[in-house]
Amino acid sequence: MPAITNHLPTAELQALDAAHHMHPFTTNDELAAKGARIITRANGVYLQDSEGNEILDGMAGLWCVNIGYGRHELAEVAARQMKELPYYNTFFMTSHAPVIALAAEIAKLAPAHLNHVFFAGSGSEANDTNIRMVRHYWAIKGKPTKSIIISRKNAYHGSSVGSGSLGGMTPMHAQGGMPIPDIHHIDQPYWWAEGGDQTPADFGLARAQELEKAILAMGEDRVAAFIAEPIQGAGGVIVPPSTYWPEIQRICDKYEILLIADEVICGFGRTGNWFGSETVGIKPDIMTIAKGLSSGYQPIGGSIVSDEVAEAINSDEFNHGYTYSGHPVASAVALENLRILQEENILDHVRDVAMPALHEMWHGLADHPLVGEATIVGMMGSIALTPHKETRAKFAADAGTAGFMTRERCFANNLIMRHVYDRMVISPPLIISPEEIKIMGARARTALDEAYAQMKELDLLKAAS
Ligand code: PXG
Repeated sequence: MPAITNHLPTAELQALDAAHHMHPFTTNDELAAKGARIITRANGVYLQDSEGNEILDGMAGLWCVNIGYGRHELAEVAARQMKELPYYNTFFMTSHAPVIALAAEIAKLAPAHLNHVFFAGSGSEANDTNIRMVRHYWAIKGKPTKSIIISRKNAYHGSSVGSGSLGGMTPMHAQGGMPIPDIHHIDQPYWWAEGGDQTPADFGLARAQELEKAILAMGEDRVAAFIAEPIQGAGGVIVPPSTYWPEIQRICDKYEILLIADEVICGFGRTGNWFGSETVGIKPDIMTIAKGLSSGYQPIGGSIVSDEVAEAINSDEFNHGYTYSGHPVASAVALENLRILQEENILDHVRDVAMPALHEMWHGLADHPLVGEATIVGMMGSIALTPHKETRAKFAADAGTAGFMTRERCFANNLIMRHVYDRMVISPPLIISPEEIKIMGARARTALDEAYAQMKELDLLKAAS
């Protein structure tokens, strides 16, 4: 068998990739024609590709490499754990030290009432767990009709059948028979695009009150839970108006609806606190975690469950679990990641150093002619591209055209910034330095300038009527 290494010529790797590898969320034929960018190594906030480019990773991989690349401590812990106990399951009344230590550590870091962890291999799996757990919880409580989970349009909760149904991405629902029954979606608190003439405060309140309307329409006895990201990530870093979350919490409390905070992106420092729920001031019954839990060095996710919900679930056999629930290597690596986050005071770095520099840089982009708003919470930010700032206009061109062109200019300038339709988003490693933030800002501005010039030339700076 030929050894597949980073040292094969790029074209050869691309040809093999095109012949055998089906990429997620990709039109593979298009990619095959173009050739994938091959990433070979990474250190700190920089990636290197097979052509030798040094690319500043403004997305921390997929919103996950919170402690940055190249931390060999995690590799060493993984190697040690693989030699000692590479695998054992947590079914059938067994456990092992890494998963025990990790669960205890997560309980210590989570808000006081969340002390129990059900592990999964990813955020999608964890949200599948949540669907079953909240429905089973209500069944145990003698209210089996409470099975509807309310979520939001343009939410992202994963890509499995269950979690993809929870998500509010219509292009996903169009493929493969989603959503599953008893999932209901309400509108998102996206003021810039959907707020019209309302003030952000009024709009935030109105969007939260859609939850109350949905509960009253379907019946309190039918609704199990509301799930949401504290700040929508994959939907385009949508920061809700400050009126939104307090009203959601009031409604969940009033009607006895469990609140699930999907912390897969927001968790582990991304918003400047350990969890996004703290940043937006909510008290969830369950938090979904993944990504930053291991800084992406190992695939691991889970649900952090309140004492109250765990008490009910623990009273019965929960017929659910994954081969890799609490995988010892993933658990040991996650634990080491949490040690680094704490011992190196990375949250202090975020609050005192990285956030001020990043916010200043990001807000500085708002004067660019292509930028409608530049919004940021903690270390996740977005900008809305627009042909006309004052009216918050959309482009006449297909949604995503401007975003795609800007992303391509970012790539060309050795910066990874993702686009979600016509929003550009960033979520850099938390350890980024002010100097690196400056470089990021300069590359972003150059990319915006180039995209603007290109759009002008192609006559694309026209607003939709
Ligand atoms: N919840 C949230 C809030 C997420 O952002 C998941 C659940 C699912 O996690 P897994 O580990 O199953 O992928 C996610 C994942 C993007 C992008 O392009 C975002 C995610 C995944 C893939 C791509 O922004 N988020």
